[in-house]
Amino acid sequence: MSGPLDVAIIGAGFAGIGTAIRLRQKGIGDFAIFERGDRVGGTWRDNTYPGAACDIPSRLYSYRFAPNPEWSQTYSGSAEILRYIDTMVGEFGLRPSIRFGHTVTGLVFDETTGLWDISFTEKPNVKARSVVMASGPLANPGFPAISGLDDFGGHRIHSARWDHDYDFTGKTVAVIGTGASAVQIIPELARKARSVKVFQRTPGWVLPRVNRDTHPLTRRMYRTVPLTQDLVREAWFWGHESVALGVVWNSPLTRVVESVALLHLRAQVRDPWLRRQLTPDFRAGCKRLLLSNDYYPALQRDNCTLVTWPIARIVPRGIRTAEGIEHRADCLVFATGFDVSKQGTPFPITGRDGRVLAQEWQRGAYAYKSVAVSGYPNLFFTFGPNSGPGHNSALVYMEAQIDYLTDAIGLLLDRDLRMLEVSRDRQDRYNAVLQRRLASTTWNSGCRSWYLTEDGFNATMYPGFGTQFTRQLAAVDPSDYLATPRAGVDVDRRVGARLG
Ligand code: N01
Repeated sequence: MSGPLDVAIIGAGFAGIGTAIRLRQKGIGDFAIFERGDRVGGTWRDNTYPGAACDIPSRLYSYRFAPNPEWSQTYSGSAEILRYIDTMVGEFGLRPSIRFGHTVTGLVFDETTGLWDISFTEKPNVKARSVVMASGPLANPGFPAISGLDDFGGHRIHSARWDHDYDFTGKTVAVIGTGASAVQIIPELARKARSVKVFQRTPGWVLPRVNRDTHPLTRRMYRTVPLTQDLVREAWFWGHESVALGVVWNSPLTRVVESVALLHLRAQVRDPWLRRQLTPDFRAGCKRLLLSNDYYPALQRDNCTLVTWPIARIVPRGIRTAEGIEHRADCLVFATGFDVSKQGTPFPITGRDGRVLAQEWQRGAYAYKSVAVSGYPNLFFTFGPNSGPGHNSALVYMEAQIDYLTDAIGLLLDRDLRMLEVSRDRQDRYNAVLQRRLASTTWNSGCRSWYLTEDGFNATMYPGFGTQFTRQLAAVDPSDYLATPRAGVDVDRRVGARLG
């Protein structure tokens, strides 16, 4: 039997692949990535619905340590993003380190050995000195709590598990949801299907999206003078960063964002009644901003109808709305988001002294700087609690988390520690400040979104600028952690050495 791994990474999406690359660049080679699927890519492998694309510019929605001069347009589609992830796997030689078909069922920490025991469905357990959670918050499709869900006799598709064999030609389709996925799907469906009914519960703020093909000469320039690409990335970063003032907090700039969206609505929708139905009644930024030039035009096609009556139930032949009308459909498309575990964990995680993380997170997840949790030594999170940006690229935030946690793992291994555990006191103080700051953000201003728990606790977003988030993760502060040496190893209890 082989010995424990230095690092086990759970998930081969953007976060898992990025972690593996940085570990290798920092000289840590004994790791494996455990992936439940048979391909890398995570959410970009799973979200292949027609029109799937990123609404953050590709130059910013990619890693600084793996720049891609070949992006074909400003906002690339899901297939191109997936190719980028595949290319990273090839270029950094990660394929042999990925164990596909490994569905994790639990993690248990053994304090005496300082090892995590990882169990899988129908695979032998694996032990590791450290674990990186990279399974992503948007991994599992979320179906709404609407009665009669199983009564429907037609075809059902969720945006995150698209059925490419289903032919929409000549079909009557009902789309539930009008979020980021829906506004990308609806224009595509409206082009194909006989009729599309869009069931809207809450209209979102929609901003114009200026997408351009990247000229071959520009790509050549990025290839030959990489600095130009870095500068463009910086420009995108600061452009997004400045929008934080209007998106994260309610400020005069919020009115500007709302005005731009209302002008976009006015320019694209002539009918005042339809405009009224599409006008949001919450602060811009409270839910994710939507970017689309073809959503409003699609809704006004002859074959498209917006339904704003609440859904009463799903019936065998379609959807019945609250006023009693039955809307028949051949296919129901659920663009209803994800089952995000804001109060739990994707599988049981048992830490020091038998504590169970899902129980501690019952009222909402929390961590230290989104990355580490007291009581769970040698365990690190990507996209952990309160690491979401509302205005900038998630990959910029992810990169900072990865750099931080790979440094912490370097520390654990270099100093041959049994346990590296964040101090409860530091974690509590961090979260007290964080929750106080969250109270004045737009996310907590009264709308319903996947950022909040049912009780309104925000376990998802970071209340600040991207620069603040990345700066706080720029270095592991040894005084934040308790270090326990392995038995018989002479290590200073105080972790003060420079990181390896
Ligand atoms: O999901 P959502 P999504 N009856 O949760 C509606 C990322 N993403 O898949 O607003 C009727 O935003 C719900 O209505 P309401 C991004 O982080 C990124 O669109 O709750 N409707 C809403 O309209 C995003 O935030 C990209 O009233 C019901 C919709 O379903 C996240 O994924 C692209 C309902 C769910 O919207 C999720 O986006 C796409 C019910 N019972 C997605 N229940 C990029 O470009 C729910 N809804 C990077």
